[in-house]
Amino acid sequence: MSTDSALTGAIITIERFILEQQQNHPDATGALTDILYDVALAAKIIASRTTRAALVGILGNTGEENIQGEVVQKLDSFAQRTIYRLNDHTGRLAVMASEEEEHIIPIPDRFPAGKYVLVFDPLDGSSNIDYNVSIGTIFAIYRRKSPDGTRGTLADCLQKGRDLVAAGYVIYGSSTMLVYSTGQGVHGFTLDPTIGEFLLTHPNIRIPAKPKYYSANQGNVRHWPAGVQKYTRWLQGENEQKHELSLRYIGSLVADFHRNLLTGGVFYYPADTKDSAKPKGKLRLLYEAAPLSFLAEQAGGYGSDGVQPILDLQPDSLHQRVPFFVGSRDLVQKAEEFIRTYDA
Ligand code: AHM
Ligand code: MG
Repeated sequence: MSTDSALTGAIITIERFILEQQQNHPDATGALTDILYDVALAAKIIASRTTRAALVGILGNTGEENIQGEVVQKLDSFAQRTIYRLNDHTGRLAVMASEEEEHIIPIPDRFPAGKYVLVFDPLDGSSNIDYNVSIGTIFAIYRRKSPDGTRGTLADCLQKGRDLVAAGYVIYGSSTMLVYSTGQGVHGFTLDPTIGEFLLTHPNIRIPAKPKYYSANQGNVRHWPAGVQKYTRWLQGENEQKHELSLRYIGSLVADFHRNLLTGGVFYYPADTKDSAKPKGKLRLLYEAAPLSFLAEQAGGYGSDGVQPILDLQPDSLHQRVPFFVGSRDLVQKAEEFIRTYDA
């Protein structure tokens, strides 16, 4: 498609692309397409606020209110409310869940309930928000399990990654990109801020065969299980020169994942003994690991908890954490092998 567009000069907006993909499903009602549009719109609004974050902070210090008379909010709650407000009234969703909210987010009674479920991490990479480092939004869309016409339930949100209908992320970096999949490959769009449109720049992303990077918070190495420590040395080239990878770690999952998707490599946040309250590492199954594993598999890669595919895990609570290894398939499988051998 990139060659085609180079030849014909076609400019493919995200709207056009999503609509064309919908045509592969003659029975589609268009609801999923519309949810994706709404996510893209939320991304534009959040991107615009993100680029002005420091200025908004200055305004915030003066106690300034925004145009609706609301006190200027922190970026993460702004992102949360933006996604919620664009999706609460559309009649497309049965229920939502967000990393920012303890419980499921019901659709208000005054609006109709729809057939899809939206699960999201509105602004991931919170430790980087204040420092002009890339951050992101992650989203996942399921079909409801509860009967149509009723309000959605917790069980609607606690679905296996295998049941995902669509997933994606937005990265707010040197440019803003939206990358998503509906199970027909992974496609990336870059926001042209001068026209306010996401344009197709990365059709059909495949993880390159030869990986370049490994990404983990190596400051935690002494808290990692022995197998993960040995795996890290293997990635660094111990015993097998051909696996000498460079280390890149941003500390924003979306940014680390996005880079490794394009370059090949592995990201991991294993279980560790650093904090006894978090024996399964830091990252969340629902909002982070499942959607990114869906994208990884669609791009020829793999996501695992170190033992089995993330997509096969049945969530038992909204904010459940999980050890997470994701990226090039053979590198993730190698992590499973080390864990099986040394940590089982
Ligand atoms: P958050 O949901 O509070 O933003 O935390 C998730 C982030 C991920 O983006 C990133 O991969 C990880 O935390 C980094 O954690 P650490 O600072 O421990 O390396
Ligand atoms: Mg997060």
